[in-house]
Amino acid sequence: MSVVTSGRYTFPNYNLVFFIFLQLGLHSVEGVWPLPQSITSSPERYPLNPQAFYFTYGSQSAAQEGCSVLDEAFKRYFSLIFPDYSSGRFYSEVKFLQWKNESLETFSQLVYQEDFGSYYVNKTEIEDFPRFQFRGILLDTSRHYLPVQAILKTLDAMAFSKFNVFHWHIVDDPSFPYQSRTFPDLSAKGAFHPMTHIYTQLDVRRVISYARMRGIRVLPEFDSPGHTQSWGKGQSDLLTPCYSGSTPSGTFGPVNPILPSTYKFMATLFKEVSSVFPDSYIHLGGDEVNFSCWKSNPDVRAFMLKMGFGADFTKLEAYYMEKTSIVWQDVFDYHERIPKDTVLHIWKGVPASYEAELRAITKAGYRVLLAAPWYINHISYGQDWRNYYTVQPLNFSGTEEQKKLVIGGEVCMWGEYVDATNLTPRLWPRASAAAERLWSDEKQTSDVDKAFPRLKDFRCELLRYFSFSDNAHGIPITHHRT
Ligand code: CP6
Repeated sequence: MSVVTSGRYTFPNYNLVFFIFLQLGLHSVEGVWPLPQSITSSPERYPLNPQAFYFTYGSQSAAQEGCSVLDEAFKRYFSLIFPDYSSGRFYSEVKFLQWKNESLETFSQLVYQEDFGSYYVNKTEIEDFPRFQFRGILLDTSRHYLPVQAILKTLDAMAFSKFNVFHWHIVDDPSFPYQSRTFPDLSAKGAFHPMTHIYTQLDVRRVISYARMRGIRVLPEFDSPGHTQSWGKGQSDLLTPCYSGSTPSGTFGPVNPILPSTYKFMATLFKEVSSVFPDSYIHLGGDEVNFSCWKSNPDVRAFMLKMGFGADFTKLEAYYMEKTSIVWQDVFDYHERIPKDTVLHIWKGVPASYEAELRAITKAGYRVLLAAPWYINHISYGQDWRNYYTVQPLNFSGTEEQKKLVIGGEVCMWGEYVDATNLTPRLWPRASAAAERLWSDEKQTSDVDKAFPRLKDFRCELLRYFSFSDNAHGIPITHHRT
C-alpha cells in the first residue's frame, strides 16, 4: 500500500491543496470533520501495521527532514493514530509526498480500529483547502486566569478542528496576568496573584511554540483604551481620573488620551509585545469605551477644545486609536480615519445586525473578521451548535470584491463565567460547528441534519483525546468505528 500526498501552501494568503491517495482502486464517506472540499472513499479497507508504519517526506516536498513542525507532527499523529504503540520501528512501503498539519489531521481521522484492535484505513481520495484564511478562537485570560495547561489543551483541540488562530485576550479590567519585561509592575500589582496567576515570558514562549507546531498563530490582544482597570494598578497616571463635580472622585476611567506619557508608555509596551509575539498582527481592542469619565475630567475637556473635537468623544478615541492593525468594530463605527490595512472585528449582533456591519465595513474597503454569531460563552439547553453551523458569513448584499474582504471568523469564549473547570465542555464540540463553516464548502455543508452524525463521530474523537490527556479515567483508549 502506498499513501501519496501532494500539496501547495502559501502564507499569509493561505491556500492549501492536498491529496491523500491510496493507490489501489477507490469509495463511503467517513467521519472527517471539518468536511474536506472533496472526498471519495471506498468500502475497500487496508490494514495498517503500526510497527511497519511511518510518515516521511516526499522527494518533491519543499519541506524535508529537519523541518521541526512536521517532524514533531509526525510523532504526535503517530501516537494519536496508534495509541498503543510508541513508534514505528520497521520500514514499509508507505510513502508521503507532502504533508501539512491539516492533512495529518485528516489522515488520522480516517484510521480506525476494529474489534480485535487491528488498524485500518479505507481507500480514500481527498482534495482539500480552507474556505477562509482566518479561523480563530478567542480565550479570555483576564476574567479568570487559565493555567497554561488549559491553553495547551485548547490548542490541541483547535488543531483537530483545523482552527489556525489563537486570539489571546490576555488582559482586561479584572486582571493583568502578562508578565511584562519592561513593566513588571503591571502583573506584580495587576494580576490576581503576582506569582501563580501570571504568564511569564517562558509561559508565553511555550504557548506560541506549542501553537506553531500545530499550525496555529497567536494573535495577542492588549485591549485599550477601555477595559484597562487592571493596568492602572501597576502604572500610575495611565488611567483618566474621573471627577465628580470639580473634584477627583477617586475612581479611574479609560486610558488617559491627553498625556504624552500615555503614548510613551504604550509605544514601549507595544514594542515589547511585538517582539515577544512573532505574529504580524496585534489586536488593539478599542471596544466599549466609557466616555463618561473622560467627559467628567476638566483636563480632558480642555484638550478636546484645543484639538477642535468639540464635544465628540468618538473623535478623542479616534485620535488615540490611530496606527492600529486589528480592532473591534467600535473603532469603525466611530470614525472615518482608519488606516486601510486595519482589520475590523465584528462582535455586535443585537440590536445592529452583523450583516449590515459586514456590508458597511467592506463597502468602505476594509478587511473584516466575523465574531458576532459565534459568541460561544453563551449557553442554552439543546443542540445550539446548529445555530453556529448555519451562519452564512457571506450572505450580505455586496459585490464580489466586498466578499473577498471577509478574511474569516472567530469563536469568542469570554471569561466572565468560564475558567479551567468548564472551558473544555463549553468549547467542544460546539466550536467545531463554526470550524466547519469556516473551512468547508458552503454548498456541501448546507444540511445541518446531515452534519450531525459526523459531528457525533468527531465528538467521540475529542473525548478520546481528552480522556487521554487527562489520563484520569482508566478507560482503554481505542479508536473504534461504530
Ligand atoms: N470584554 C471585552 C467583553 C466583551 C467585549 N470586550 C463582550 C461584550 C459583550 C458580550 C460578550 C463579551 N466581555 N474586552 C466586546 C468585544 Cl455579549
